[in-house]
Amino acid sequence: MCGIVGAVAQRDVKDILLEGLRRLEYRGYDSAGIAVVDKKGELNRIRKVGNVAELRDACQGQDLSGATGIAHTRWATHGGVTEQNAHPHVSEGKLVIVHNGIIENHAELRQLLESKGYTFTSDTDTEVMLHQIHEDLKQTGDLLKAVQTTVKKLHGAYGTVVYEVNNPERLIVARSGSPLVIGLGIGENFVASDQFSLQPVTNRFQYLEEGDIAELTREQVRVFDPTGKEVERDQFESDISHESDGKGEYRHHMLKEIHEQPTAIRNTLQDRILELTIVDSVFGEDASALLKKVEHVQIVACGTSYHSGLVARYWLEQYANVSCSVEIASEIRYRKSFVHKNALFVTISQSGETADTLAALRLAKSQGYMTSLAICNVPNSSLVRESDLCFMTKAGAEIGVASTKAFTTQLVGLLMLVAALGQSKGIAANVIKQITNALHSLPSKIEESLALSDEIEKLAEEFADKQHSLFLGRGEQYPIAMEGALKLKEISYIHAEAYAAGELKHGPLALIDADMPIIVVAPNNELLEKLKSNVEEVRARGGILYVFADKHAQFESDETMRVIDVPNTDDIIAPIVYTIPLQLLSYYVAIIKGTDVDQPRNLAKSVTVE
Ligand code: HGA
Repeated sequence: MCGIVGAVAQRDVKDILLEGLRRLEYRGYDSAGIAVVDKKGELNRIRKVGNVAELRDACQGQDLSGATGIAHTRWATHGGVTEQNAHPHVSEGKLVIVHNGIIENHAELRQLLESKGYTFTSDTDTEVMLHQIHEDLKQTGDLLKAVQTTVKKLHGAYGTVVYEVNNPERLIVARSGSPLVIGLGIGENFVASDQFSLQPVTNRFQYLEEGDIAELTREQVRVFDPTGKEVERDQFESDISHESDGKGEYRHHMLKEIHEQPTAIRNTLQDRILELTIVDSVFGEDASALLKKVEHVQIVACGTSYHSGLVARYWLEQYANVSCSVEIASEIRYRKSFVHKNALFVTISQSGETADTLAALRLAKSQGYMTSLAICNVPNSSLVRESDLCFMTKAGAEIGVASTKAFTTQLVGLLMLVAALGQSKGIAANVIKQITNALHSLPSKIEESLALSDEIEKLAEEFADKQHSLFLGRGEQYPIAMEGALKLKEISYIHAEAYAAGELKHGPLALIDADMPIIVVAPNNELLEKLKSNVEEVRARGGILYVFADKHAQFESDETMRVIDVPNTDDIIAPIVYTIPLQLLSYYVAIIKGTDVDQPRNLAKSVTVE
């Protein structure tokens, strides 16, 4: 999604801004722009449809010197992908803005502003906010006061940075529903939508809270809460290294991230699981006492994270004997839902900034849930800061838009939650032992699955001309089939649907023909015989099957069925192990189709707008 970088310094900031944008590229965007005020007080702005490299090229040979500037990568929500709609926007040559989010009452404000004589040069909601600030500046005479006045008139979400061309040594930033972090320097200060983009210039950060408005000069940062009271916000030093930044020997970030999974899982397990127990303080200092009281778990997430929640439901009910419901964040937040007694509200998000998930958490806090837990990959993200408990997955930076290692480490975190809840409720020690043993064996099982890479690369050729596909699974493999289908859709643009295999005869069988590949996940578990019957139903109707199966499951390859042997594994971790070949399949199909694997069309990494 959109990215923001801003700087107020004594040195030229152009390269800091462009590098900051480059580091935000993984989030997905369609256009980019930069605006810097030079020593003579002139504003120079360059915007480009396309990527940051194209913006950088366009900046070559242009005078973009200057010590204050803002830059932006845009993922269009209001107004097409055009240079005119790209940020930064400028109001009458005087005010400059970048914005992430959506201003919902833009149409009505636009009308009012037009009646006051403002001319619009874009179709964006952002320009509406800008002119409104300009109008309020005329009334208040001070930019900070103007922004404080304007935000009261806005409905929607914003992370925004604005400055005056004739007073460029002061940036005003505001946050509501879209994250912003301030980077603290010596004699210079920065702001960005993601701390990763500022890591080359500082490791000291301060997150703004919801409704905060801040004033940044070279020398100081002042933060004001929504009532206008000056407040202190915690500062922290980041220990995230730059190491995960490149692709290394791999052709794509996604492939690198698929192969990093054994390490990511080892890191996620390290020092958190003993031979027979889970260190339950990994969920937070008070976790032990809170988990003991939990009688129901409500999981809320979006996309891939939602799939990890669906797997967890099977685990929680089977192994920890705790009831669980799982819901998509954008659904639960807009309906009246039932709050169970002593319920734990679990949110799952790679970035910790997913707008719908964050909104659902905020709603849950007002609904009487006993406590909340975030499962997240980004320390200090909004979700982590706003939850009572948290479990940090240690996947490292995930750059590919299609989630891989974040998903499998989320599953590890959820399985540890199952064990910790089970422990606190006194379930049989042998169940906990089975979970811990399985988790210990997981990294090497994933390494074995990765060895299927060459076989899957060849298999992928058979998908290149396909328009549709069907993924089937049963039990906790059903959400894995859903995740496999999502991955294929995301990066190869082949239409893929997942069904619980038992549902076939209730409709999808009508779709079966030789042009519809059917992908089946088939571990050797108690549902195997049922699954085999479903496979036969497909074969009887001329379907072509690709079965990812345990070798003891006794599937035989023939002209209508390709069997791919997946390493034999404990049932508990089978959903994680079977994820790997499906990730590889999507990746290699996408390669054959020549799509942009790391930044698939229309998608963004951290979905900070609803
Ligand atoms: N609504 C603004 C910003 C969009 C955004 O935040 N995307 O992630 C626009 O369309 O320009």
